[in-house]
Amino acid sequence: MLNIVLFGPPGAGKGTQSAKLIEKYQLVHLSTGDILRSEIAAGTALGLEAKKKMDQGILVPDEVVIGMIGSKLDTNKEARGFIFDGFPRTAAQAEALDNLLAQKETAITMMLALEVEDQELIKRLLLRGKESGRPDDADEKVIANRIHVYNTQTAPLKDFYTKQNKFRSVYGIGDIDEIFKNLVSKIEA
Ligand code: B4P
Repeated sequence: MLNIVLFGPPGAGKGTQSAKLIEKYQLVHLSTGDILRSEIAAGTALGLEAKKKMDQGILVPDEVVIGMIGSKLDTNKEARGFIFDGFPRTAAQAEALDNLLAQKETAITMMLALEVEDQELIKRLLLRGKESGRPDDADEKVIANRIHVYNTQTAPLKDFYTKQNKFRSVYGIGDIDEIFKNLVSKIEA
């Protein structure tokens, strides 16, 4: 199985590049952000709870997102592989993911990280906020908080995957198709 963690700060292009990787490799896309937003749209108790956190730019509790990923893995038993987009975001989530995959006798193949400077992230997210109305993209203070949460809680996961010799990094500014080519060359190296 090909199991990829697509990694990077908010606005780095994870969702954008996931769509292209899924098409090329026929993988199942698991985006915790998308799953949470669909819970919000459906008005579930989980969605209402998650919305409070997401609107402030802070992380939803580990047990909630780990449970969501566990049940998605169970409902996609025939998958050729997975793209984990926006998950894991904390050390506890990374450890839980390794355990969930080990139970299925598989493992993460690699972490692909998109490297983008803060100024560009802010520019992209404010633009998306204007176009989509996503509340967490509309306010510069919330965006700054998401970048801070990424730097403090999520960026350390680079070490987690480096220790497993699975960390690969790609520069994420420039033409979307060029960035995609660079990701593919890391997968196929
Ligand atoms: P996510 O939905 O994961 O949000 P994101 O990181 O902002 O999105 P993404 O990174 O996919 O956006 P993309 O770069 O593709 O999370 C939202 C919230 O959900 C979190 O703050 C948290 O509260 C919660 N959450 C999610 N997962 C969680 C977890 N595991 N644990 C706890 N909480 C969790 O796109 C950004 C924009 O850039 C787009 O408009 C795109 O068109 C543009 N873009 C992309 N590539 C470009 C390029 N090369 N050039 C120019 N623009 C580009």
